[in-house]
Amino acid sequence: MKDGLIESAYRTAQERYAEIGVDTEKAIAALQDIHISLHCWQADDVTGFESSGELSGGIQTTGNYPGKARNIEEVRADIVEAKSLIPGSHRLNLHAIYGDFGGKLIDRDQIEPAHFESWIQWAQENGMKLDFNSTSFSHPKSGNLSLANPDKSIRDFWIEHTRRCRAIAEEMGRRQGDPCIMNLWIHDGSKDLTVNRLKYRELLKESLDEIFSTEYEHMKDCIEAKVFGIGLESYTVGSADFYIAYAAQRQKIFTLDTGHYHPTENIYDKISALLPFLPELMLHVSRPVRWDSDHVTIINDETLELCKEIVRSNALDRVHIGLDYFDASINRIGAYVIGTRATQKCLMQALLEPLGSLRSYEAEDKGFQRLAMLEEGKALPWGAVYDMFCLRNGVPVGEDYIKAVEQYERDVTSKR
Ligand code: RNT
Ligand code: ZN
Repeated sequence: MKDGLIESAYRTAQERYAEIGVDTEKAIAALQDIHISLHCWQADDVTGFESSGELSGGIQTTGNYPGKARNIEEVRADIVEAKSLIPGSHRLNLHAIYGDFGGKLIDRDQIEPAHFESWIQWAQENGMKLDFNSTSFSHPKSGNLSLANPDKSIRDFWIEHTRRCRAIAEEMGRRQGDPCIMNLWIHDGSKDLTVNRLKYRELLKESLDEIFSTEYEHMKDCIEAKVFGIGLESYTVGSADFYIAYAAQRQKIFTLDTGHYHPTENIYDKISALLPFLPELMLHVSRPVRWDSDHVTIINDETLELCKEIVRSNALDRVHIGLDYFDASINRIGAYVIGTRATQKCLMQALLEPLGSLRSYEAEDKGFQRLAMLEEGKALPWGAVYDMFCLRNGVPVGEDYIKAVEQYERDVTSKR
């Protein structure tokens, strides 16, 4: 796209927004400050570098588009490529199974910061900060229950794994001079009716207490709830109620994955319901299609309302934004670019809302005026402001990234 065209469209947009009291330069500066946590697992369909076992734990990728990353070098190369097509600077969210194990089988209760040393260095060289996740799935000891397993030896194995993950996250945070956010999601549940619901939840609570008994300075814990996993439809130990209660009591970060609720629930409404009680929130922005399908995030009402709620709650410093989807049916680098840019575009629209006048209308009980302004805001030229954001960040503007992804596919991923 021609620079001149982008610049003139931006000037018009800037003037138009000024008419309703919105400063587009402020919105651009605010978006520049939002660092989205890119999930490493879109690159290789949640495979990791540990073994060639099957993906388990109630999650599934569908599709077999060619070019999936097969090793640590390929995952890194793909992330560098995706990053070059996304404006701004972003974080990288690693799962424990993505350690640099040098081809050796290191069991989950044996992992150490040393296995992530090359990632820490790579992240520094590439200007990315790291976040982290323990991995309870895709392991012979996963079964249906990990941290909530009545068998003490299995429970202890996963407690040890998760404790080690926290130590790794602490090291990442210390080295990058910025807290590493460590997410804990386990698949524990039951396919069919269970008569021991309370027992498993009490066990999970005990395991969590043991895991969190070590205090750290450079990492932050977040805990992620879910409705159900595939093959675990009847009961989920770590349900929303369970983790919200736990997070409120222990002041942990709660992770809201947009695919982890009943399809008719509004995820955006949970932001303001949780913020009065919790220190911070973590988001896994995804696109559930009929279920927790983990489709690529796009601009839709759900993502848009979620972003608006963060800005309207003045909570950009308390809500961490990460992505969590895994689509194996389309170009995987393209999936990163579409999802991250879509999230940014929603944030941009949120940052350009004429909140001052909307709030005055509301305070004055002017319902028609408020609704009219919300409607008009939808058609304002926010796209021209996002284009300028891309231009200033030196990344392709608009659909120009399609060519770049195609080129990388020709040169790199199609040869895998
Ligand atoms: C699963 C959770 C979890 C995983 C990743 C791979 O339903 O959303 O966050 O997607 O940890
Ligand atoms: Zn998630």
